Amino acid sequence: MKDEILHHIRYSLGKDAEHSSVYDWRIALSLALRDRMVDHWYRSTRETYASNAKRVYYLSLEFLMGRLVEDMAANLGLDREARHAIEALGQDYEEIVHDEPDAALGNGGLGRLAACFMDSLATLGIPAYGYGIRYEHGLFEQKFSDGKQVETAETWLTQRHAWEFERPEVKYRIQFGGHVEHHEGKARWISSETVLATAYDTPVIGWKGTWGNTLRLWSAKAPGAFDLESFNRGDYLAAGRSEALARTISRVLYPDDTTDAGKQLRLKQEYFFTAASLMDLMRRYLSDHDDLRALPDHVAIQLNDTHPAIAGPELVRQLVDVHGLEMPEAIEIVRNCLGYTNHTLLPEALEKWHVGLMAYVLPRHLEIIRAIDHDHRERHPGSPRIIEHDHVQMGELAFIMAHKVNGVSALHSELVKETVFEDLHKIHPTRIINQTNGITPRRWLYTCNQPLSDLITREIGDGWVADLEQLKALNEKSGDKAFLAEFQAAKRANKVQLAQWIRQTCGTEVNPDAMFDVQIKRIHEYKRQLMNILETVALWNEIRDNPGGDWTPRVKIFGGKAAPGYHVAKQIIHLINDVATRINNDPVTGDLLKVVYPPNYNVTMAENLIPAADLSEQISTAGKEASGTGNMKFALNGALTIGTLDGANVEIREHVGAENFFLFGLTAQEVQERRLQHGFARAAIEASPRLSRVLGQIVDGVFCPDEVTRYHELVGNLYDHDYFLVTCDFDSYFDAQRRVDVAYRSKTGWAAMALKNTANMGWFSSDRTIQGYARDIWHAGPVNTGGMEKIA
Ligand code: NBG
Repeated sequence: MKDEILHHIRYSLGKDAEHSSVYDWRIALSLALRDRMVDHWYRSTRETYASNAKRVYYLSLEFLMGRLVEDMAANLGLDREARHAIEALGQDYEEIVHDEPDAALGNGGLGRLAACFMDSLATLGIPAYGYGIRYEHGLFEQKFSDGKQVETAETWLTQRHAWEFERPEVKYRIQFGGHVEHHEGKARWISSETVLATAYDTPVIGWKGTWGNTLRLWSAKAPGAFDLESFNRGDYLAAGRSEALARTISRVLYPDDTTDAGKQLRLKQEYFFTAASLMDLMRRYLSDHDDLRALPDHVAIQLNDTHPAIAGPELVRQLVDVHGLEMPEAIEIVRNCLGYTNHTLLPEALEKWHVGLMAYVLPRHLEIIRAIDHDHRERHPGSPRIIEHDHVQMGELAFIMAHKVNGVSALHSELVKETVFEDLHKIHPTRIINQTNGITPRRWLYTCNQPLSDLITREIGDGWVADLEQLKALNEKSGDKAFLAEFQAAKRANKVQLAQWIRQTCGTEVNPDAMFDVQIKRIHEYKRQLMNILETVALWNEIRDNPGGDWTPRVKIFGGKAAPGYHVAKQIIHLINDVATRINNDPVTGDLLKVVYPPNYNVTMAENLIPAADLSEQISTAGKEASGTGNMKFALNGALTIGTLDGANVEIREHVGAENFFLFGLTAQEVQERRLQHGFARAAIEASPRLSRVLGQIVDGVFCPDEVTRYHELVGNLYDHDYFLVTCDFDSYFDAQRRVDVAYRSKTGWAAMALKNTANMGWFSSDRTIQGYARDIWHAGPVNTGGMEKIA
């Protein structure tokens, strides 16, 4: 390994060891690791072709990969070797690992789920491609200026991305605009704009290096030759115009995961990567098959949310316009290839495109969508329309074009049947199924939490990394005092490290023996960071009323970004920071209560925070969080959850045991009913002296003496609207927190509960989730075990 790294320093970077920087060492290490992947990767491709196995294609506008060095090394079984080699070369391994920028090609859960799925597909040996966009700028960087969020562009690609292989020969012409001509029953799309999609491949190697798949990301380029004429005339701007225009498409990830923005460009991005991916998989299919009717036997395409929903009409277009099939037959073939995953019930996130826009950008697709709609309503009179109020409803389109539609937790899948797709579900009662989300244990325990991972391996061997249910064996240890002490010591080691990091990043001293209470996720009203900070203020009040009381010291840790245009979320960030300033400087509460909010939450920060957490905040309004996956990461790493009956919380609680979970709040059903009561929020506030006091303080400017009115709008909205029922759940949340305080005071009692969490979270491995998709949706399986047998 050492020689291989030195080889790359010399021949790939053109440096000598004495003059190499941390960056050089990191790239050289990455290239050395990448070399080790290549043979596994080729072999997997060869075996897939040789066995004629079915391939899975995961289409996703987001892949939130984070850093790759440690993950790649671990999966190759080279983590220790890589560290030793780097240390033998006189370099600091940690520093090198930390030099890598996060590949932040996603907003949150949906993108990180795609990354976990890639890891599991490779670990299970299922032939698969992830298809997405190679954004030049990932999710924006967040800073705080006087407590307010400020966004700047993310720049990961200003450095060399060592993991990818550029494939200049893999390119497709993607068309937009123009019009459609019809001749003798044949359609011809005369487009007005073309960009090239070119491929960049990153190998994804599974645990123990047994199988390798590909993450293929598309970059947009101008199709024509460089405009030398304009350039020679001195018109440099004109010369660069078409290149700049084309590049716009793969330039930025939309920092907005709940509302639709930059409509035309967003629609173009979606079509761009979907069309390129479908052309690519069709080329691969036709390279050794000629019967298009057999496509569903060899190809499974999963739509990660509605972003790639244009895949339905696009594949129909290719089959009909390019390959000459009849429309109804083409629709049927495509449906048998497609699956659609719904990740949210929030109406603002269910994409709808104005027909005018669709006609302008994708005129042929609009015709095909009308044909699909017509075909569906002929077969199912009275069925809901895809085009409603002049908008193409991408959820309906995805549903109608998929043979299976899945929700991401048991509760969410039921709500999908009862709400957004109620009518379609009546027509197709077996189409909606559930696949509860999961997380990869490789990244979310093995690599991110070494103290705990080592302890577990010492106790039960390392089989758990690829078979997470083996953690169940730890249940026997929940009465073993010596083991519990070691389990606690692992947590404490992580907390000491985190405390140090918090000192460096936020300048705040925190006591590692205090309870670390963490809420990390996108900032959104439904996730109710607001309720958390209001409870923090209430606790602060109680401690100040009785400073000599028997309090459980806490550190409240927040992390997360708000969409740049989401005003209320940004106000909540500002409030958290204002409250932190006041509380952290209060000598009365001192070490009993601290609030920290390190900026720029990302995958790497999650890997730091989760292993050190005692308490996981999963406090969304019931019925709103489709699943959550952070909730799983915390529980796996031995944090207890305080949460509502929402998303996958419900199933986590069933697995870890109700006695090891702090439940509070209204149920999804009760939420619906409460909203119908006139003045419910005002009534809840008036009934809660504690909450009234907190809101009064905020309105009086206790946390913003420089601008007393700063939060009047935010608080006013709580009284009058409070759509997410912060006020109604507040008291129940406060009481649950006090139960948490009591439980935390018994060190061994807490450790036993925490261990029960770790021991019973095995089911939430994304390996289990992927096996479910493979069995119920894709009908695909690993090559080396004879396909489906292992899965069934
Ligand atoms: C998110 C949900 C989460 C869920 C992830 C992954 C979107 C649109 N949805 O609850 O909010 O865990 O998807 O399924 O990002």
